[in-house]
Amino acid sequence: MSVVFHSTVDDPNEWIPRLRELLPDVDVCPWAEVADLSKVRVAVLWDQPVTGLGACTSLVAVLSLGAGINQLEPETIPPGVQIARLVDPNLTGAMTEYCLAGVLRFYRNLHVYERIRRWNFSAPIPREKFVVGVMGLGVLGSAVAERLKANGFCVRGWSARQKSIAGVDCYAGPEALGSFAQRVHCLICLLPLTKETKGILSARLFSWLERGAAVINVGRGGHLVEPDLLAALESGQLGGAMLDVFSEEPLPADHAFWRDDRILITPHVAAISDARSGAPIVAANIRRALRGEPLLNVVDRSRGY
Ligand code: NDP
Ligand code: OXD
Repeated sequence: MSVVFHSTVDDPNEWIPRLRELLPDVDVCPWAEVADLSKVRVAVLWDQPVTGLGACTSLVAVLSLGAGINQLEPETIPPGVQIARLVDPNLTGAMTEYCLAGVLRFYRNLHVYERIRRWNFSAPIPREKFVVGVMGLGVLGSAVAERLKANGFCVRGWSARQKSIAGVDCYAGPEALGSFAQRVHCLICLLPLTKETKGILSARLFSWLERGAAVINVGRGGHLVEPDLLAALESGQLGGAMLDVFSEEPLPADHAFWRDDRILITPHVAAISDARSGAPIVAANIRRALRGEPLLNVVDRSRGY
């Protein structure tokens, strides 16, 4: 019974000792130290090793070290292998905090004061008139929407299937995207990256927002059409952006985003998976996988998230 761990971003020294302590009867190994890959039943991964998972012929489950799974290249994982994502209340708390910080920064015009460095007063509009649009109302998006509502903002949400969240105007499906985005002051992307959502943060979507609106992207870099963002900032249709995720990470040193002071860049830190809270959750799913039980937080392969 062997479990393999691989990640290019998570520290194996944080995760593996905790998993071993929680699962004393299971052999948990870093990828490089597995003697026989054909015996691996469960892979705990942020991303795939360069050689792929082809040699893991007994694989039954892939457990993501993140809430998102696109970086696992799920289309290359055999259909019989279950994929589960990480759902951890600490991750949700961190994401909620990050998005609230971002919305408050734009709402209180701090992004303007950071740049102008002059004694120019501009009062914020009333909080209940400041419209925040949350794209994706899953585990993270719904928590963010609820928190923003509790903070007095006017909150809208958009998802694939219709949701109902107290005090939040919920929209669903591609046909409702325009109505959802109409005159939004701050747009937050908390969608998974799928073929439907790739490039969704585009000139078309930006054109529906309130002039001077802000965009916070905490989904994936592939959601954003980068030239469209730069053009919208240049034209004034967007007043600022806060980006945590990028098509290429780390964001290359010569990327235009670094030179644009209307863009606040954070290095994919909105909600970092933490072994202290995450290892018990992953360990519970390892046990389920090894016993042949259904996993928690299984990815719907047909939907891609
Ligand atoms: P969930 O799977 O719980 O929620 C996804 C939401 O997106 C659902 O509401 C779903 O709709 C909606 N959605 C999916 N496809 C579409 C579509 N085509 N149109 C409209 N809505 C759609 O995911 P989480 O909330 O846990 O995580 C969301 C994403 O956040 C992750 O996939 C990851 O990319 C990103 N993330 C980023 C982090 C960071 O540090 N920057 C940290 C953690 C996650 P429905 O409910 O109807 O299915
Ligand atoms: C995640 C992430 O998906 O950190 O959890 O991006």
